[in-house]
Amino acid sequence: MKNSISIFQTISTQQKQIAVLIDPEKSQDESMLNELIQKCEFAGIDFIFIGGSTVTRQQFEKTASYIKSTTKIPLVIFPGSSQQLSNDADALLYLSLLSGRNPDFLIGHHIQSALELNEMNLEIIPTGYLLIDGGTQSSVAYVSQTTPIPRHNLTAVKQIALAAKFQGKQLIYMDAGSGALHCVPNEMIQMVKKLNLPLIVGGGIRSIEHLKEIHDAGANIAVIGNKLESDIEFLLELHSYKKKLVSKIEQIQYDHGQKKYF
Ligand code: 1GP
Repeated sequence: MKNSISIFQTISTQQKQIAVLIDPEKSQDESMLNELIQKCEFAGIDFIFIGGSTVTRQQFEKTASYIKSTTKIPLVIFPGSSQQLSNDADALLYLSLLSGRNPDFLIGHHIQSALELNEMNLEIIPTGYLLIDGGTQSSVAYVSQTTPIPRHNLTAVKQIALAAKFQGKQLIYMDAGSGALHCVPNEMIQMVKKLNLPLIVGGGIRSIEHLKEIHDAGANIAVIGNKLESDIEFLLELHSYKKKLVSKIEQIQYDHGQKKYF
């Protein structure tokens, strides 16, 4: 583990955090990547997630190394396969795609990467990964050949999230898929939150309204990818949103006579 405070601890103890997802396959231009990272820093983005559906090992490592040399924002691997590893990252979301029944994504990639991971210096965070129908076919569904959970099937989500918890998963990641038409429904987020599991939610977040709903429903981290690929200036809106959040937290702590956190 590289940091004294673990990434998992930060994820699980803080609310309303934001991660920006960088897909190395779509971010090969270093000046564009640099601009994105600078703007992430300005916006107060909490994490950079790196991953993609079809990225090669070489592309992955190159981008991870560039990001690490450019910023102190913690870098977390959100892997699409066992090939997406880099010692430049701080942590790895060790995903099991529990909404599907494809053994490769339940345990196969994990076995393939285990010996290598054992030699690496990454914080490994066992994560139950649930794909929720976002109204369009996502690359994850296509690549994993699995079907997402229907949007209104709260029972299925509850069953899977509980099974994940009993298996020792530390986190749940609910994903409507990159470029989803609809974000993960609020009721699903609220329900999983009640199971006392830290929660990452992504897919289809394209506005501050979406982000606010997901945060207010209980997500510890909201993940934004696609929107920034077409509109990098959205980070300015994220900056204002974060600023308001910080002053709200300061106000609450002041009201309770506590020392300020920020
Ligand atoms: C997808 O959760 C991420 O796995 C982010 O989705 O690209 O739609 O923001 P978007």
